[in-house]
Amino acid sequence: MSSFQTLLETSLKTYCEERFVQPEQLTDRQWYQFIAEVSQQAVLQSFPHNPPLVSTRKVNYLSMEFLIGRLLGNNLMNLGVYDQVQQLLAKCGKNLVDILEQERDPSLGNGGLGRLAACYLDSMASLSQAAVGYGLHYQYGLFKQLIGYHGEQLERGDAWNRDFYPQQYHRADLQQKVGFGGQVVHLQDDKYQWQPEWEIFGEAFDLPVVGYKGVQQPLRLWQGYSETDFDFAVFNDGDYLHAESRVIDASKLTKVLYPNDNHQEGKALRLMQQYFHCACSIADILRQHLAQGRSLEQLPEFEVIQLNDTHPAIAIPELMRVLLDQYELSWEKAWSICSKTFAYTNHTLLPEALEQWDQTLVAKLLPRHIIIIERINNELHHLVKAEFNEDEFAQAWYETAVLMDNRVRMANLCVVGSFAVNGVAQIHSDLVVSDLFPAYARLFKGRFHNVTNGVTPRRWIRQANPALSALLDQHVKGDWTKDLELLRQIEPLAKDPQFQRAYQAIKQQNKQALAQVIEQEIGLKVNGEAIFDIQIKRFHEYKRQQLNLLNIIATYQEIKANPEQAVVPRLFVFAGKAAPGYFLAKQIIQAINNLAATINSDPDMQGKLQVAFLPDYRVSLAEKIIPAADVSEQISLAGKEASGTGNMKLALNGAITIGTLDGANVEIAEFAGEENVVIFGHTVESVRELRANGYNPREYYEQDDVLRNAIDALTDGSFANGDQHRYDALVDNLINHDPFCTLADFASYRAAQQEIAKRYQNQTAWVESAILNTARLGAFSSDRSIRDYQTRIWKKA
Ligand code: GPV
Repeated sequence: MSSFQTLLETSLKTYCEERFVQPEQLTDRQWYQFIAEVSQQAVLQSFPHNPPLVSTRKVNYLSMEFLIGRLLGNNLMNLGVYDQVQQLLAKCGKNLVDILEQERDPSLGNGGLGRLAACYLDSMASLSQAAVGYGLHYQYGLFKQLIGYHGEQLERGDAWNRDFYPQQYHRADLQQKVGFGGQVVHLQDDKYQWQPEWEIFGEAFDLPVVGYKGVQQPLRLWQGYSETDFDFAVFNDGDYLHAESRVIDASKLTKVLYPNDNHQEGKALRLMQQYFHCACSIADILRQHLAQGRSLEQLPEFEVIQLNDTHPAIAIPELMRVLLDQYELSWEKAWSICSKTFAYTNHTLLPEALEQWDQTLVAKLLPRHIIIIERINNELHHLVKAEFNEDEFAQAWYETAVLMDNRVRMANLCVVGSFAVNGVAQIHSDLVVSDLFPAYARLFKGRFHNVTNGVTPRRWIRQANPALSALLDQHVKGDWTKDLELLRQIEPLAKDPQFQRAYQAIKQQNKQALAQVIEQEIGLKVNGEAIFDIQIKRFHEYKRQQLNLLNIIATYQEIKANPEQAVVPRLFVFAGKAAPGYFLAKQIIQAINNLAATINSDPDMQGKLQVAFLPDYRVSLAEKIIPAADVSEQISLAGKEASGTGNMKLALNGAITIGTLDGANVEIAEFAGEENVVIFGHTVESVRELRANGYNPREYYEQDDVLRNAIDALTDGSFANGDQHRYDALVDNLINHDPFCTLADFASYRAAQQEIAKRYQNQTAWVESAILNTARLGAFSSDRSIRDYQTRIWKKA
């Protein structure tokens, strides 16, 4: 008997004895708790730590977000004990899938950026790439989304680990102290001493990340802690209230995840979170490095600090501060270490998401860091002066300066302080160089790279789509979960009628399963024969859910006008959250829900058209939707979506992409073959032209009857219970501003949707395309991304 089997059986005996029950009497909740505890023990016992550093350094992945999703099923699978546990449960009349539903998703992220970090941790552990994930232990994850009576988004707190979350350890031995505010004393020359006004403790919580047949490594999350920092000196001085306010600051620090995606709010508390995250992580990295008997000079030889966007940018001046003030290194020595240690990944070009902090605020909270940043800025000034001639200088400095107009530009700080900068899909990386940082590209040759994003096949195929996985197991020689390129082996089967039938039957079965979820969640009975057309992602104008919305309205109107006309039945599924302060995105959610209510209750739409908005999009819901998708909506305005990762998950699971030439869609189309996707809309170049000629959305509104009728339906009360003004802001924005060229792409999108319907009618050709998507997209495994990071960026210095 395996040691796990023994552990399982003896622990179950004890667990039941303590509770005076038989296993058959355990509730689902108790089963979950029991299995989670046993699996944690098994992880600790059976998985090795500390993989060797052969050709790469150890990766310290700094991210404000890790959207890990449920862990138990994943851990059981990666431990190789999923079937054993399932059998034990079956003997007691239980189903493992139901038990796993008991786990609450840790929603410690907003969207793609946080989920990418989770996929990368999985891949690094699976490839035995030494790594630690550093993040924050938010008490409240991303808000829960409810849909109100009028179709509007409502928000509720998500106290994800309040009652019971067993898969984490409090590491009391790793506590850190972090200072804020106060004074800096200039001692002499380069020597400064920071006297913070107050200090906050950071407590570490470790979540072990279990790789597939690999190693376990920590995701280390810091939480603000507020007991010992109660300022008794101030208390005794009688300044009680002031002392208490500091205590409140400490515990508030990591209370909530900021719910913005691709958008900076600029709140002081967020900057404090960022610094707290970085200060704790840098101290922890140095502690481990020095404990192994290595010198500070050797830091870049053994460690790399990967910055997940600019949110942890302040780690750069923080490492400088520690090297200068604590270890008393010279500026040159400290900078030489620092600038070989950091690497920066850019995840957006959107101006509203490029972080800039008010310089006065930074100076107040982090007075030592601002001095360091000023010095970095001055040194940069010399470099730019040397590289650019007099005519070029003003423009080059305007682009590259870290400090400009009382702002600290965090992306610039990252580029200057890192040895490597990368974008997340080829087109995006090209735009980073050509549009965002041309002057830097000239100044720092060889610094800019591309690493196209990827997704972990363990969660997004093996776990989410067990039926497809079983089919792949049958037909693929070798372990495709560890080497996704092996899926190429099924390419020749794409035309094989028997394989097509099996593949199609699985899709149908997954659609039935999603139909059940939809009925449970929103009480809508859906037509399982319809095209399942899916748009699941954060709500954002640039992602253009409003384009999808307008096409649905136009389709509805067309069916109304031609009741006799045959229609290829379609179910549009949406899921996603909007930032609570993002008014237009919330309007779009409400419009979709109102439209859904009208369409789903209209007898004329029977068997033709349905719309489902599934509330509270999260990782566990994505796992249920993705395997059931026929069509994947990737319709952002070209140039705006850095990469996308949902596009990869959906395509690998056999959905046909309807998309623009944006982000990783470009590469998906190349790999799948242009005939196996449907591309529409303006390109980066044609958007440039459109704008150069003075884009006027109103012209499209006036000239296109179908478009005008669709938009007008938003102001005639049809989808708002007679309220003609509910969507005024949305409609005004579309007709008069349309910053993401929705109207300019409408006709082309509508034609693409008609093309989808046409193709779907030829099921043989459709299934062939779907199979080819699965077979040819192995490159979008996050294992490939991690290997790219290893060879392009993390190789030993
Ligand atoms: I910056 N992304 C995100 O989810 N939140 C952010 O704040 C920022 C970027 C996303 C991009 O929008 C996606 O295109 C990309 O696939 C993802 O990051 C991972 O790179």
